[in-house]
Amino acid sequence: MRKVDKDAKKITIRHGPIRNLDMPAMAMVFPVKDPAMLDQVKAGEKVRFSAEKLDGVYVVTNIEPVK
Ligand SMILES: [Cu+2]
Repeated sequence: MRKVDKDAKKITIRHGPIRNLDMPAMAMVFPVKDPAMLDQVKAGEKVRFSAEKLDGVYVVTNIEPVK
């Protein structure tokens, strides 16, 4: 996970293929469903996350650091 932008409520994540979203590996910017999620992770950490397509936009619905 590359970057946390609390003002824009977005995070930049480099992810592997995500089968349920039909998405190949890439680095991309996701909005988050709840801005409080951004307090749980820091740039540079490895994270595990879930994303859904909501109103045509991929949104991170859950995120946690991987220890
Ligand atoms: Cu992607």
